[in-house]
Amino acid sequence: MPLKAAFFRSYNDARKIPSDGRPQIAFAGRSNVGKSTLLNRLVGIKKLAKTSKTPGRTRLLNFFLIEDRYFFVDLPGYGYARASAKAKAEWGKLVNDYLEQAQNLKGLCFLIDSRREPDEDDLMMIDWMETRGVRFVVVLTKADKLSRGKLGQKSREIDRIFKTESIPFSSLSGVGKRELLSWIEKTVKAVS
Ligand SMILES: Nc1nc2c(ncn2[C@@H]2O[C@H](COP(=O)(O)OP(=O)(O)OP(=O)(O)O)[C@@H](O)[C@H]2O)c(=O)[nH]1
Ligand SMILES: [Mg+2]
Repeated sequence: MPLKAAFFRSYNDARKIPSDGRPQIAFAGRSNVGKSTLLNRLVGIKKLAKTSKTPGRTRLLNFFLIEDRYFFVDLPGYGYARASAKAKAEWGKLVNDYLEQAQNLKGLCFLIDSRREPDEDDLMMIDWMETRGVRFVVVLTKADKLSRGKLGQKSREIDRIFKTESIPFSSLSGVGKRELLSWIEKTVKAVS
């Protein structure tokens, strides 16, 4: 069953986001890691969130209302090397402000490209989530780009580093979709 999903609003200021008590599930990770594509795959609507071959596509906090019950929040990516210093600072501030201020942030899907090594920014994000105590799940994106053996090796490595159980995910094949949706459902329902 596809999820009922609709674009809600974009925000350029974390202080303006909805505070109606509906839970928020955010998607974070490097630019180009596949956040917007994954969100589209989860809801089964190809062009709901805008995606792009070039990094730096998502620049605002984009809210999507899911099943009239909770929000998906598509965040701008970090670490886009070719963005101007000013743009990087703006996106960075927007994401940081959101993560610090969002009262209704219930869970974070933290995406890492299965072909890359986690970098300093990734480690910082995980540190931050642990400090704040937000529920999170590590998602290894673009799983279709690796052989089964390599993918297994990679997810064991990531699980060791982050002391967690990651979910390999492919927006092409749909691998990992069921698992991630069940994590989301559980997280939305969890009592604080
Ligand atoms: N092969 C493959 N390509 C993918 C997958 N997910 C995303 N991509 C491609 O990766 C590129 C970036 O995807 P986006 O979803 O726009 O990435 P993003 O993380 O939202 O990027 P920003 O908005 O810049 O932060 C696009 O060309 C996608 O088609 C996947 O599971 N498999
Ligand atoms: Mg995006």
